[in-house]
Amino acid sequence: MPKWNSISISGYHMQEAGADAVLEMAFTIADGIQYCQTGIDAGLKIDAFAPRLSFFWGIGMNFYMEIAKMRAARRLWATLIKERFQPKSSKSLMLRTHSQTSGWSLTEQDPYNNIIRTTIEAMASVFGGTQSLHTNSFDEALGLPTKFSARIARNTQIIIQEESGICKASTDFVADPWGGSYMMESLTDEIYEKAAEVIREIDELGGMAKAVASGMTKLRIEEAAAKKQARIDAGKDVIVGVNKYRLDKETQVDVLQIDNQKVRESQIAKLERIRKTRDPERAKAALEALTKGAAGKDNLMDLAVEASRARCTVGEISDALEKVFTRHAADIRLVSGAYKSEFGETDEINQVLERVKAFAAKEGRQPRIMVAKMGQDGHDRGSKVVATGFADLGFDVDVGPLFQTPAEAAQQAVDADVHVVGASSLAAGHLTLVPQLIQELAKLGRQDIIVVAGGVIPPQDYDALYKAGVSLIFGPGTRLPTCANKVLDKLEGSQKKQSANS
Ligand code: B12
Repeated sequence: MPKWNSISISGYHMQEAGADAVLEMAFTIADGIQYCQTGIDAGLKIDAFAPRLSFFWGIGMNFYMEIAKMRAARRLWATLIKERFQPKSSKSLMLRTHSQTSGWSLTEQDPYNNIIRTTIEAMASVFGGTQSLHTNSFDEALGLPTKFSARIARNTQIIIQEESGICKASTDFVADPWGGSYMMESLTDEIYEKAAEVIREIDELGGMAKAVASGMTKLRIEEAAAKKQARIDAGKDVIVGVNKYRLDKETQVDVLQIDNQKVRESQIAKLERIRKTRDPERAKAALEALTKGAAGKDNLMDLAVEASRARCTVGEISDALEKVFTRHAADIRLVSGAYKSEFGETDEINQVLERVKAFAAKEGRQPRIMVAKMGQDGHDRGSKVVATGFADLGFDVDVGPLFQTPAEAAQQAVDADVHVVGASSLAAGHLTLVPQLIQELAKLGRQDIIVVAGGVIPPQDYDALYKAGVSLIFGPGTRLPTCANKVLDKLEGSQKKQSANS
């Protein structure tokens, strides 16, 4: 297929999950090398596919570093492709990329600041030579964008492109405006060397697929995320409006309201309509061919295209492949000590540890919290950071797997006999899933388990959740020691109630 970008080799999701620039760059390049090796093992020639590979960077607030990352990545990719696959076409050496400004860097607090952040990040992407760009909306940490916030995000790009002159030097387009700057060249060399070192480590593990399977990549990213959270919570890394220059009173901005139930019903109706109107024999044959193809060496893209033409759904296509490939389930492992050591020894941390100790002395065991992820929500950065942080603050922590149902989460909480279940919800399922969790706990006779919620929950929804029985809600920008103290207040309150009743 001409001009088709076969794979978007993405670092964006790794940066957003917590990776710093070196990790994002190294893991992404290592992914790309693994894709090339897989293509070659399948009998393709490097020049037949490498020119159409494309990349995807996350661009955060570390301005010079992001530009250096993009410059170093181009050099590292070209060097490794040349060394390992000896292409004949120079196009195989090109690293073409899309970039997206960081959603993670955008805050719920004082959200108009996010317009400024996105502008700075967009400028870094352009200086770094991105081929295409996505700019995020200022209401990123509140919900999906409104028409207004999306317009501002789009205009940020147009102003850079058409008003500022950033993309042009006099009348000519400029490819690498920072080239030759001593600072930028040395930063580029530095990040190049560090990423090359990480790639050597991955090579020793047998390549990126093996490194991912070993859990090494995920754990490194989670460690970086926990450290970043600690630096923000300790005030070492400034986030304006969150840990410095915080407003006494936040102004509420309009948040796009979506009726989950309606969306669900219309999606189900659409699926039913498709299933009724398609040729069932053709759909069945296409899915069977996919499963057979997965077990053999057939071209799965061809088969998936035929399945789509036969009106099979993405779910059915994935299920057909899953029969052979099975489903990847990430190991749940927690980084230990990263949060506390990065935060540093402070009175605040020691006081939380003391309170935990006092609770344990009364209760006979540590306060135990389960962090749950329910529904179609793969955002686990927050839940992992909270789990790691709470463990470092002395809590016993259980972490549920991704995509649990409320009934499964309730059962795990009861089996582990936790004091608190914390539902981390970022994909707008909170109004449905969290009340269901409370009902499931009640069905198991464990109304005493305290339910708290965290994540992207628009302030407009807080009341409904409190009414459903949620004890505490923690939105984006929550400091973990503050959060632990509030959970301890609730726990001590229920300890007191219990001893008064007995
Ligand atoms: C990072 C991120 C991603 C990463 C996730 C990486 C990962 N492994 O987690 C990637 C890039 C993969 C991603 C993908 C998607 N994302 Co996203 N993502 C975000 C983003 C930018 C930041 C979330 C985050 O990690 N913040 C940092 C952590 C530390 O903060 P936190 O989770 O809020 O947790 C803090 C508090 O809330 C609280 N807390 C949270 N949980 C808990 C639990 C307990 C027990 C306690 C006590 C406290 C607590 O304490 C934490 C510490 O302060 C948000 C927007 C935003 N700025 O919040 C969008 C956002 C959540 N994503 C969104 C969307 C739409 C998607 C995609 C569907 C995009 C797409 N079309 O592909 C996919 C879906 C992925 C999936 N399978 O679910 C939407 C959700 C819309 C909504 N709620 O209405 C958001 C809000 C962006 C937006 N405005 O459009 N995303």
